[in-house]
Amino acid sequence: RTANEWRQRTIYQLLTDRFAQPSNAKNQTLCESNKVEYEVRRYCGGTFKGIIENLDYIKNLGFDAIWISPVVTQFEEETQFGLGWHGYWAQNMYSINPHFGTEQDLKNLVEAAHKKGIWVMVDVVANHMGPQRGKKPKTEEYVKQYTPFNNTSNYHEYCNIHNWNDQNEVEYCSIGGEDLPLPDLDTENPQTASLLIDWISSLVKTYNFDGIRIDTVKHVRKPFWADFTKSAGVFSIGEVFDGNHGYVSDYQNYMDALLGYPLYYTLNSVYADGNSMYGIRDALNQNRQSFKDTNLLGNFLDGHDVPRFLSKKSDQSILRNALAFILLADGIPVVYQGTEQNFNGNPTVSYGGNDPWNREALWSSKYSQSTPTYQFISTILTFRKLLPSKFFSELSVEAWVDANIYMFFKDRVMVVTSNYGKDSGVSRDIIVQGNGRWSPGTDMVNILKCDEIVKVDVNGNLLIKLNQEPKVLYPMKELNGSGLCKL
Ligand code: ABC
Ligand code: CA
Repeated sequence: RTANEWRQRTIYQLLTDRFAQPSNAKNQTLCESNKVEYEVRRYCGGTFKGIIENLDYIKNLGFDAIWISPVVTQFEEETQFGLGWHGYWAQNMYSINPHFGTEQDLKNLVEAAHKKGIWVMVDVVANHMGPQRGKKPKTEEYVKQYTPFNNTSNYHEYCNIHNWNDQNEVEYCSIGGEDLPLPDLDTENPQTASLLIDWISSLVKTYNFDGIRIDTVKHVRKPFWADFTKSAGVFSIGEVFDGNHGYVSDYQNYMDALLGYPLYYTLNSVYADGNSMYGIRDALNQNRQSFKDTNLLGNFLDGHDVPRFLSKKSDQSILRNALAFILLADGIPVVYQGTEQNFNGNPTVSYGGNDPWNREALWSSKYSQSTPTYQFISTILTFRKLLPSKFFSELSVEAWVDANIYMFFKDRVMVVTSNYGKDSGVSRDIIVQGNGRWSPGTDMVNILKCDEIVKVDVNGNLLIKLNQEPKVLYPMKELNGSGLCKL
């Protein structure tokens, strides 16, 4: 699948070990409490079969793509940070992690997802292999543990990244820290590079993946990525963990898209921390000035490497405002598993809300489809599917901004968000200029609260009665036959 085909999609991020156990699993409650560190750093029992059995949970939530955590075989030996249940610590790139199932199970997952109209994006790592407890890269003894990178020449000389502002160091040295460094692959060695390039092509073809999420992009020199993504032959979205728009955007010359880290920082600042909404105006301007195509960026509020949104701000009404923004703004929304169940990553422990506590097993939720957040996401994503394809290539237009409110138009949609929160009791009347977008007399319905209708006035403007909840307004007539709001 190409970048253009992915433009309209929405992505649900899941960790295979934590999404669902298969129905015949022996230890159905494992990891459910999310309270014991040695437990959350080990396998919890989620599998590919578990995902297959719960695809309707994702489909009903409204997503038409999933991003699954890395699938290759990991070391079985315990480290001080537990096991490689998350998948980022490869031992053998050419076999499938047996904890998750067989090769056939993975093929079945992709096929079952496709039958339900869900595309599958696989997370892939080309920067490093898995760490070995108490050992440092790279002796012959050390490297012979890996497939296919079993030669010392496949790795950089061992060093740790100390100066994160030194790009050479960031690319050449190991991440993971002094205690458990991840052996860094030498992608300058043409033989190592070509092994990786062959590997990605074979992985994508063997399992029929629709896209790849690329790990640790800033830790590998750029030209390598051009060859790697070309060889993958499907949509690629990279992780450059950095808040700087200019720094991240250059990578869009080497792959289709990037996760929207710069915007992530702004969205947390304005919605979770309550800072001025003018931050969104600035971030969008910077995004547009620096990125080649902002409609392909993966917009997210949190994920498995950063604190859960609700761990920073426990107000679900504010979460819904932030979700309304990412689900309809320019770009591809990426929602992390458990958001729909109001997971907060156990915020009371040390590092609470963040890795490893933000990786809760989803089964404690019983896969309820009736939580307000589940319903909220599902309504917006059902609506999103009705929108014409031009919605996904146009840019949004600011409709109103002040310290607490951000509203935008995109095509025929108007989105109203604020960071006041449920306890603020705020209500404000704001007249928003329609600028000829809708003709006077048009009835605009809030699809999130179907009995709320705003009539466009004689001057083409709208009176917005703002409370703490977000609004998504759309010409009511155009919803006829859609089933939304019983129309
Ligand atoms: C384990 C333990 C942790 C422990 C750590 C040392 O080891 O679980 O508790 O603290 C995987 C596992 C992790 C595991 C790591 C290391 O491996 O999931 O649980 O941590 O063994 C990707 C993946 C991530 C994965 C890896 C490794 C990479 O999404 O899940 O981790 O395959 C860096 C990398 C980034 C990486 C991330 C975890 O670390 O660049 O690719 N994610 C700064 C740096 C960033 C750095 C970030 C976090 O800190 O610039 O490069 O990310 O450490 C902004 C700045 C940013 C700055 C932030 C903090 O502030 O603009 O640049 O980011 O303002
Ligand atoms: Ca590297």
